[in-house]
Amino acid sequence: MSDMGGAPTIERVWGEVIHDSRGEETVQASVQLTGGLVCSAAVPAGASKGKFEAATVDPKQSVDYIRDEIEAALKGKSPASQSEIDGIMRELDGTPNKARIGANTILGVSMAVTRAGAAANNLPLYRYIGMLENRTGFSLPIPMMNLINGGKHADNNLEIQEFMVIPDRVPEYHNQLSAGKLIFSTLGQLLRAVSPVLAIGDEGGYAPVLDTNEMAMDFMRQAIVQSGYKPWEEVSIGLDVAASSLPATFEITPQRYLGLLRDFPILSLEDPFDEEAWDEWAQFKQQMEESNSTFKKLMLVGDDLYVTNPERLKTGIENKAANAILVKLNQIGTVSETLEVVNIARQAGYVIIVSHRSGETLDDFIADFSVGVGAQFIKTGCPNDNHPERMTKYRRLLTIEQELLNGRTS
Ligand code: 2PG
Ligand code: MG
Repeated sequence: MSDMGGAPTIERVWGEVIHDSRGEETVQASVQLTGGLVCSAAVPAGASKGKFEAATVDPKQSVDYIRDEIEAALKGKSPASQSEIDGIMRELDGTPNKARIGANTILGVSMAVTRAGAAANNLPLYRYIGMLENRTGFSLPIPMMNLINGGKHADNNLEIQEFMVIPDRVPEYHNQLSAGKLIFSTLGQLLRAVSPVLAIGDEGGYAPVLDTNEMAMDFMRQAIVQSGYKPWEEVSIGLDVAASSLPATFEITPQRYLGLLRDFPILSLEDPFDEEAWDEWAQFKQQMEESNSTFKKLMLVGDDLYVTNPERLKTGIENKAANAILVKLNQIGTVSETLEVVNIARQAGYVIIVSHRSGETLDDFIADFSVGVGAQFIKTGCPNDNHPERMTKYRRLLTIEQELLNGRTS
């Protein structure tokens, strides 16, 4: 891209309103560089949002802010100046939680700029993100695939929001994805035998009506076995309790969770307590670690607890509240701040899980992001081919895996 005229700079920035997988309006931002290259990015939206997430604005307003304020502020800047550009947009916004211009507005532009920076450097996006992090070696994250949907993501009676399979001991990403797809279809047969009409939830997983949450885990374990995998030894279960979105009738006690960890092959437990219950988190983490006699490290994951916010993460590290973090770009609103959170988490020895939102678009940015930052896991819904907003991320990872196997370096 660089030529006699110098390195490319940002020439135009604009936004459009598109629709996410729930049919809600969201913003897609585009950046055009001198020389004509256009890079775009689309912003997802959550349903079970953390109270402390950065604020969003109506996507129609996003389009106006990008046209009226952001374009002029970024014109002439190098797309490679990611943190400078993110800083300019934060200053323009002027609030602590991006309430004026909106985290959705800012993030759309921030991600489009990252793509433009990668293109200007002639690098695949994951390598460019790795470069921003001084990373040279790359590996694939393990997918955490959400096969049964409940809570705010489905109309059924299950209170727990996500029941995931994690093929953490199946070697290589493409085999892990195949395992998830096979277990998903086996699970469908098992569930149809008890529930002839089988609904699908927001993230593409089944949304059955079952007597208890435990029954959902039992069905998952059966599906793992019938698909030819060993529960726990090869494929584990992950739960997102999304406690801050639970009905008051759901019993939240450490004993209940310890019982679930004992009775089911659960590797990962996300948001088991309220986003403000720091003490309960810390006490449970200790109990969980003391009760763990297995060869694997159980993950206690902060999502609504941390909302990808550096300050909240630092508080949690001090309080020993968790040992893993869910990383969602739109909870904080810029690529730079998300990278900062990943670095703080890594230094504290946290497991890093890059995540989608329940309202998604066809944008596959998080696939590259997960590889670029060296995340151990990615959570991006069900590997259901009827849900392209989920599959586009899983498929992008297949492409990256091939590139890495073929030893491509640029
Ligand atoms: C979660 C997410 C994604 P939402 O709670 O982890 O699965 O849900 O996007 O609705 O917050
Ligand atoms: Mg969550």
